[in-house]
Amino acid sequence: MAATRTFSIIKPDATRRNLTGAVTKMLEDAGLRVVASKRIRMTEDQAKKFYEVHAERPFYGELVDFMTSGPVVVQVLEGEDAVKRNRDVMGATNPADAEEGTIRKAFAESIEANSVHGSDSDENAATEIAFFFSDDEIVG
Ligand code: IDP
Repeated sequence: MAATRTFSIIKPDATRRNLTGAVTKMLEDAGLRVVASKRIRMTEDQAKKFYEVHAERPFYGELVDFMTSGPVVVQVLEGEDAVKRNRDVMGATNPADAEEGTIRKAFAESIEANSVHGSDSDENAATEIAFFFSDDEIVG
């Protein structure tokens, strides 16, 4: 099967605890290759737009505050079946439900501060990659 791409964010709770390398190592050990990466401070506008699908949820405002509370590392990951591979190594949204060996089991602080984002479909991956990266920033 050909390699595909997905979009990942190492969230502020993880950068605050200096876990960028540890999280990236788990992604790489899961068979994913980092083909683009940058550390940014997400603006409120970016966070609102990125999580627009959750705009009606009660946690939306807090989620936007959390995602803009510190640096994040946005990444493009490449590998066989990249979206699923990444979702598998991320673990469940709520760390209380995450399986052993997953990033969220190892590092997440709460259902909100859960260390990583990963696209949930190929279509969303393409949209999310284009939201943060230009083509020339991605080096496969
Ligand atoms: P996912 O990140 O596992 O795909 P989503 O349901 O798409 O989960 O939620 C997006 C993000 O919103 C989560 O990763 C988490 O940071 C936050 N979130 C989800 N549910 C809750 C909640 O019930 N309370 C607070 N934050 C939440």
